[in-house]
Amino acid sequence: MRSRSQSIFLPVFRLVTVLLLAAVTGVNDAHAVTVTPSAWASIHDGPIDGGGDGFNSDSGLLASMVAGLPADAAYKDIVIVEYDLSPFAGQTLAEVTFDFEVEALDLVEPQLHAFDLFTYSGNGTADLGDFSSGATYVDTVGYTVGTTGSFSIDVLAEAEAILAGGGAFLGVRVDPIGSRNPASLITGTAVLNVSWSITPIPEPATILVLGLSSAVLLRKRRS
Ligand SMILES: [Ca+2]
Ligand SMILES: [Ca+2]
Repeated sequence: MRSRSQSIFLPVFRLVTVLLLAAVTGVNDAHAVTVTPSAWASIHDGPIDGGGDGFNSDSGLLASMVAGLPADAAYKDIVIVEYDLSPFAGQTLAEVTFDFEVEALDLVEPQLHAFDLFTYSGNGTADLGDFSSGATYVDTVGYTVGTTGSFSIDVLAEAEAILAGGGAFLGVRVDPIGSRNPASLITGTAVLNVSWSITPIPEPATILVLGLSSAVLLRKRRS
């Protein structure tokens, strides 16, 4: 016949085992989400002096016209997009990509078009200052007129750096390079795809049960 301490020990031991297994199996729970822009704008700099002068009516407009124009008539239109990273603060990011399409509007300029991509710590709203705010260079990509170019740019390290610095928004600046880079559009599919893993923090109730169970186990072992 089992003693009283043995009859209590087994159910408590099973309970502790189940709770520990639940805590362990919850680690590295993978999640993925598509984040739409909090802010999205095209900023016009003309005459070109490196500072934005106004917003274009089309939020996706991208252009650079500097060759063959008098200096005071040259202009540049860049696109800025900002995404809310605050839901991912404290999580372990696995993959962050800026995914978008570019549609060339001007078909009379058959050269390869190219633009630089920068990231910056944003604030969730479109500001003229986003044209020239401190930014991190990410990549240079090109596309050919007459095609719709699809791009997926890895911005994991940049997103991690912004969160580590206490920032809440990832800003992306799309900056056309070269002269006579005709009007193109960043289309409505510009999104941020984020995947991450959650390392769960045990709830207070779970911690309490684990603590009480351990205390009961210790007491029974000593008796
Ligand atoms: Ca200007
Ligand atoms: Ca901003």
